[in-house]
Amino acid sequence: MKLRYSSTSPYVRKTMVSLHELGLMDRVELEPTNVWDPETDISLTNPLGKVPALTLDDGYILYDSPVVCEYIDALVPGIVLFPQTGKARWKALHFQALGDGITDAGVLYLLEGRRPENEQSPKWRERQLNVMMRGLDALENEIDELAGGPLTIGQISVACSIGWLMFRFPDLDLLASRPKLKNWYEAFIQRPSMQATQPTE
Ligand SMILES: N[C@@H](CCC(=O)N[C@@H](CS)C(=O)NCC(=O)O)C(=O)O
Repeated sequence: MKLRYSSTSPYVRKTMVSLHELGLMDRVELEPTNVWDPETDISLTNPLGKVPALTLDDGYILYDSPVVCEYIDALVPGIVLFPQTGKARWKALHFQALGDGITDAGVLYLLEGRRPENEQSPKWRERQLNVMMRGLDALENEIDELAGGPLTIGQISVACSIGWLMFRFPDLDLLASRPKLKNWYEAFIQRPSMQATQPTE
């Protein structure tokens, strides 16, 4: 399998953490990809122009981190990052959606702030910031659900989202007013899979 990746992408990090947790790192060839390079050929692999994109050994291509992560999870019997049925499944997908959604808002906030100042919309940025804040508040309120039970894609998604927010917006100190989430996150990032996948510019 070949994974097109970037070392700063929180969506890629979800995939890498999942690969580490599943013991599959040696099954994947990594192809660094700068999706913002005007010369990039990422659209030949993923028409959406995004990473992660995973090319399987038979040439079939999967993209969007929820799909890629569920595929690699299914390769390993025993460990289950995506529970198949019942409350456990909806809980894992709920936290994946919440983590990814916070990241999505963070990306929009970041990109808007990188446009020329006279083209930026402060209202749009504020809207995205509010999404991030509400999402983090929800995680603080739902901490028992998040922290309970075995490792799932929900926890991985949330941790990768928070890790990326801290990497991109260190001055916002987003966890200071969310002590339960902070405790959980600080414990979670001790996992070797998280330590091995820290974002680097
Ligand atoms: N929903 C997608 C989001 C992937 C995504 O937005 N990746 C970013 C890198 S952090 C990207 O490739 N952006 C390029 C673009 O938006 O043109 C997923 O979960 O994989």
